[in-house]
Amino acid sequence: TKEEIIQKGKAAILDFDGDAAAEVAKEAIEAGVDPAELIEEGFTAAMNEVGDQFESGTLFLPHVIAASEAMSAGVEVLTPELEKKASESKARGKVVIGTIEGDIHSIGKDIVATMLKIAGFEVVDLGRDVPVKNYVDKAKEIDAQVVASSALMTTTMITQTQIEEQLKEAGIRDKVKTMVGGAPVTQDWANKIGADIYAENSGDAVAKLKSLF
Ligand code: HCB
Repeated sequence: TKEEIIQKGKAAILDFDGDAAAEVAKEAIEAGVDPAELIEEGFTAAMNEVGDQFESGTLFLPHVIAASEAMSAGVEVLTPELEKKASESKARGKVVIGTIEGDIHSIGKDIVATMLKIAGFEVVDLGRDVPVKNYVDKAKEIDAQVVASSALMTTTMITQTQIEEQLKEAGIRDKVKTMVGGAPVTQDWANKIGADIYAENSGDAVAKLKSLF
């Protein structure tokens, strides 16, 4: 059943087992389970547990690396399946996305980028550890409707403020919507820095942008 597949997906990440994650991904596709559900409820839920155990000192950095590699192996199998759906959706706005300067966490940003593509957005992914200037330059260059940043650390989320400031300095703040996300980011933070949209996860990001474009 779907529930069993999702539980297996969780277990694969918690076992740091990329082969198992890829196997569950294939099983999900064959069983007609929504890949997005396996990613969010299986893989991501497990990554959050890994993060908690890392914080409490029961797991160490090599474990976190192994878990993220396992997750990537699973997501890699699911991505083509997800992208098949992209051609069916109507064309929407252009989104510039990246993980903020100083921050190399990319898994969540990659998932948001993929889901937005599937929803019909044209997505330019600047990668991770992206200097603020690059978001602004790219948004200007392609006439983007959305500038989205991801921050996974309390020390790097602060830099999201600079996106707001530099977009203003470049004179294009009123032409774009800004979206912020990442584990430590909240609606309160978005309000505080003046970001237009806070998204808790990829589903939320898609729903909120779809309601605007
Ligand atoms: Co990393 N790490 N890490 N890490 N890491 C965190 C983030 C901590 C919270 C772990 C902890 O201590 N509890 C912590 C940060 C503490 C803080 O806030 N200050 C931390 C630390 C400290 C570090 C290092 C400094 C460790 C070290 O070297 N001593 C180092 C960072 C170096 C740097 O960036 N300069 C580091 C490194 C790593 C890796 C490389 C081992 C690995 C990343 C691999 C990669 O991304 N390629 C890693 C990982 C995997 C994590 C945890 C365990 C999971 C993150 C993750 O991928 N989650 C994380 C613990 C946690 O987050 N609870 C831990 C799964 C994804 C799918 O969820 O939240 O990223 P997500 O994304 C969601 C959601 O937020 C939203 O949608 C996504 C999909 O639903 N979303 C957006 C995300 N971005 C969005 C943007 C938008 O515009 C809208 C929505």
